[in-house]
Amino acid sequence: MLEKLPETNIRDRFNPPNTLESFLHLDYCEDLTGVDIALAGVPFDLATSNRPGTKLGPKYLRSKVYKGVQVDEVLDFVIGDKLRIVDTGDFKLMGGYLLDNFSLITEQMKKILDAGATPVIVGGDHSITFPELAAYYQVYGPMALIHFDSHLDTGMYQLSPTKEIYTHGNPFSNAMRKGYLDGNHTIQIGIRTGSPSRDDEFTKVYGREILSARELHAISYEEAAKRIRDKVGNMPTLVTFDIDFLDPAYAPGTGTPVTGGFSCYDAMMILETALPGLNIVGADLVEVEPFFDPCEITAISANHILAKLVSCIAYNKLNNQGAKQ
Ligand SMILES: [Mn+2]
Repeated sequence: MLEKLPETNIRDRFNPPNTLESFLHLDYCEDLTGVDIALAGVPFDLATSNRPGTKLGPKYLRSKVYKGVQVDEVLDFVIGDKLRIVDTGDFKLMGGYLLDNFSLITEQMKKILDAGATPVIVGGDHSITFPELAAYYQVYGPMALIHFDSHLDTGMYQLSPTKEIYTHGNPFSNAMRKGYLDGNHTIQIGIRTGSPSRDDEFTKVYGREILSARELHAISYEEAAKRIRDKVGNMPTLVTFDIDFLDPAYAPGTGTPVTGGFSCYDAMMILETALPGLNIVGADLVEVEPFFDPCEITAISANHILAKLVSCIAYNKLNNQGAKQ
């Protein structure tokens, strides 16, 4: 006779069904009443400079959720057990019209924030973080930023004062120019591209800390976490994670891959060491590009990092901010 499964472990013993796809296999729900954390897709890649296709990132990641992604063994957390965490669908956007789409992204972000939920956005190219920040700014004022990337994304600074340019390579110079971001509480991690003289000039005007790939490879996870925590302090903070922070070995499916990067283990260790206790008011994961992703390598990496981001935010809500019981 078969032994009865212990009640507490039943959830863990089912494979997620594949009939309905959602981020991390969460409930799909458009009504944000009572929602603690709302995941949403932003299928947008109009501002791409290199390989297009990140528009299909949200759809792709939803379709590649495998067993185990919901359980965070370190934070002792099963996503969705104690808080209402949902996939609220994709933002409604239109073809063409870059700036109109930015307005639509800001509007739909604002709806999530107004409902009292913490947004976790899946892109899309990195330009979407600029209109996201426009919405955060309306609620929190200037934000702190923890930015994982191989690129600084503060490009075209020289042209920006005279001409407004919006690409996935300059969301943060635009956000600092508009005042959405506080450069003195911004840290950019894993950087391995750029021009030292031009980047120094930008830093002089706006502030920011760069923790380059070379430095990050040489220090411990605890030291990296301390640098991050010291920089953002208690300010309302956005975590923005470009999948190209990872080495192309772990994330070939992205628009602008750069070698010399980091493993999934590095990323997960830094996130779980740095984020607990910080005032994280939102996160995004961007630049996943399905067409260059053999064997679903990038999808597996990205879904686990997405789960780690959600787990850290949920952990903070449960431990620091009087979560629902
Ligand atoms: Mn990048």
